[in-house]
Amino acid sequence: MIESVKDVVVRGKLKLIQPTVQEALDNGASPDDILDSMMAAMDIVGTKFQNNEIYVPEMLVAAKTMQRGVATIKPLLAGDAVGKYGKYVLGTVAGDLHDIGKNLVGIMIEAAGFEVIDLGIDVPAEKFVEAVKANPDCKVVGVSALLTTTMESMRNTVKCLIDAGCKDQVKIMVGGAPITQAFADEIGADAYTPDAASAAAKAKELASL
Ligand code: B12
Repeated sequence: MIESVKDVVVRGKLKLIQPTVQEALDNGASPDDILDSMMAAMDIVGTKFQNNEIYVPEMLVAAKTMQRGVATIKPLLAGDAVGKYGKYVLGTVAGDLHDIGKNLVGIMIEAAGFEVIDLGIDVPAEKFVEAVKANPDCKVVGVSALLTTTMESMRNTVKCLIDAGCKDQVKIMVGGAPITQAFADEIGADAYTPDAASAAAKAKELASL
């Protein structure tokens, strides 16, 4: 069952994802198992793209399929009271259009008890600053980047937040496939985590400081 979820995402069968996820759930798969299999599917898609076996349109339709799959299981990812830990400003940096990972971080962060303000994709550094300043009850900001080229945008975003004095109010979390703890330290971020589940745990810790 889980294998069919993975297969449907890899092949970008948009119409099949909802019934396939439902079937997997009916057969006892957990939402976490389903999420894991969809993430594994995106790794396969990435490798196929790298090997020129598929191109951007196929990558896009696989992404849409995963997004619909995530929407199907979202109600099952039960959580704490929304807003208990204040607000969490989240976005993908300027020049970067990847949002599946960011959206998953948003879902987990919301389930952990934050009210998420999602700024979307291709977000200029100044927008992060504006959103933080406009929301005094925001304690953590999450910045996502998926391309090695947009890591520099992330550096700039963190710098702008620091220069604007936002560190007095918020902790800055960074993440995305090319990001490492060493890079996070280098650019002055407060935290890095490799996935959405650990992002939620870390955000709670930071908001409680
Ligand atoms: C889907 C996809 C796309 C889709 C994105 C659609 C969308 N709505 O997101 C489209 C087709 C638009 C796309 C475009 C491109 N892509 Co693309 N894409 C991918 C792919 C296959 C999957 C990404 C994904 O969703 N992964 C699944 C999610 C769940 O994982 P994740 O994003 O890593 O997120 C997790 C963690 O990183 C972390 N996390 C993420 N954000 C944050 C934030 C915080 C604060 C924290 C704490 C944690 C965190 O938690 C998440 C959940 O656990 C990857 C391959 C891969 N294996 O990643 C390539 C990949 C990222 N793309 C790549 C490339 C090259 C491109 C293009 C340049 C292609 C082109 N020639 O046009 C363009 C760039 C467009 C742009 N300006 O952004 C390369 C990047 C190479 C590099 N090192 O820079 C990759 C690695 C493919 C490859 N192997 O070559 N892409």
